Amino acid sequence: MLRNSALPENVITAKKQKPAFAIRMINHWDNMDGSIERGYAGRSLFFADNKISYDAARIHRYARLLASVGINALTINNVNVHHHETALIDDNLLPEVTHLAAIFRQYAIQLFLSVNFAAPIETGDLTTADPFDPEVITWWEQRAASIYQHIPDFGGFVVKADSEHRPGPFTYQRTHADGANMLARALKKHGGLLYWRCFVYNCQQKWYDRSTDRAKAAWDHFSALDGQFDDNVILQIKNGPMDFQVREPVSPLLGAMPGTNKVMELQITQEYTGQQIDLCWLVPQWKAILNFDTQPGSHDALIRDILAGHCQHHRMRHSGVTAVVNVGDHPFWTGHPLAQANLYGYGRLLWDPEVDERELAEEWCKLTLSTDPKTVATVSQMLLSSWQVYENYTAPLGVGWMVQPHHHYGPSIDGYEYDSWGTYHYANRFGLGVDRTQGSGTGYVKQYHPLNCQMYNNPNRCPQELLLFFHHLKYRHVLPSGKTVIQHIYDSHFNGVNQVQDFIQQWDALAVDSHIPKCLFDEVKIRLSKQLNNAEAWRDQVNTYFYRKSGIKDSRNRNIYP
Ligand code: GCW
Repeated sequence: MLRNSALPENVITAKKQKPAFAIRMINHWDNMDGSIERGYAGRSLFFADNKISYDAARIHRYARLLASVGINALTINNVNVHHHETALIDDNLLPEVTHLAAIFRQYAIQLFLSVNFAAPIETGDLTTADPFDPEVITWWEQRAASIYQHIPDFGGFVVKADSEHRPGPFTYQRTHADGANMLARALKKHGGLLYWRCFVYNCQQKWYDRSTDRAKAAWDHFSALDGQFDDNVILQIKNGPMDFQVREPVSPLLGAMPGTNKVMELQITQEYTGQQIDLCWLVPQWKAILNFDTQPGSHDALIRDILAGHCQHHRMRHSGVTAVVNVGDHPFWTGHPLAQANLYGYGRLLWDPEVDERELAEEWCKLTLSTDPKTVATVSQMLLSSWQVYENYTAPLGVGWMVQPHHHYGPSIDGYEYDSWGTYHYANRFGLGVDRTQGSGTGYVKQYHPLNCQMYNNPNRCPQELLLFFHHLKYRHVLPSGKTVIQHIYDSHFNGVNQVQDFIQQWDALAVDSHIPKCLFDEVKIRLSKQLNNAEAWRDQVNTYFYRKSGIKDSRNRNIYP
């Protein structure tokens, strides 16, 4: 064997590496009509006209792209499994699914399907989907056997049950463990896994009902079931207790249920973070989540320790991370060309969560855009600041949800305030925010380790960026930064818009000598100008709204429409 010193300088020596997380998955929310739920990059790569339909060469390129950053599993269809998709596990469609699985296999990526809990009724001829019904059990066993005949290394199922009107075991007075275990047992002898999502909450709540707090729902539904799931069931838990907001605390459920397999679900597609029109590089958000300490003082209970299987307290056979992907058939894969850095960064972080975010941003720029030092410095700095910038001009201090209903792009301060989804900011003429404290509030804080609970419960110790997630505060409350809440709202919104203007200038300054292809340059430029419109709309509506509510003027007398 050659010693390193004997190698010519231009040979890169192989380095032995081991990925941090065993499960490194992505979830497509693709529908068979070709649309993508929360997709911002064109149509599905896999489906069109309610058929499986794809460009095999492009799927090869896609699989190679995913494998290059270590992704090892994917689902191809939406967790909302509608009529046509329910039939993906039927014998007539399985041969086509098999072809897709065969492509991904060449890149060591295992294929999974999202399934409909009510499939025995909807595509079978049963009258029930009760997980205790012998006919239902046999139905799923036969489906599993048939799938594995076609695809011997099939990964398994992902299930969204009893969530946002999807069917599930509650219809039959069964628990989530009953429902998940029944499906898991059908897969077990073939080596399959069953991912069961914990995004379960009451989406028909009354806006004036202060006793129901959506943030508490996942814990309330699942924590007591620890130890009751079979060993090939994996609970799929969103990173936060609400829904992929620009800022949320880490879901307390990820630090709980020590006897249950768990994956964390992130959102690469930018549903609430600018929809790939606005630049928002999410790696800094994901790093903060992975570094959250669920048990201060124990030294092995960061989220990344738990999901990597290093925490002594958690006994899991399977763990890792999954995420809703941001890719479609758009020529740049992700719509916004710089949004590719989110998919790239996701894969790299799953391989090595300790990787420095600046190095990661620079690495992506060099590999994808240009090695020109000015371009690398400019673009990586834009990426690195973009999450904070997006947060600055949207919903303040962790309160979330001031988005346009349904499509979730752009401001609508009261858009969800009187709705049934459990998504409120409770602004009045004195203050805003959700009191989730122990005592006066909903008590959500109690779901955390006592030391984290004490931190969040105390407005003087709660991290500033989450203050309105945990507390209802007066507009004149003074923040750790020394500003009042209202002044923070005004300042951050004015800053956010200025920062987007800076992005535009920085990007324009690259035009001459960056070697960035013109079509890519122009695409980013167009999106940055749309981002500026969006940021201005947020600034003006948020500032006016809170000026009208509070009657308190901006201390710097900038333009706020009365
Ligand atoms: O809040 C929601 C999204 C839905 C999505 C759901 C989920 C797939 O707006 O589009 O449905 O989260 O995660 O199941």
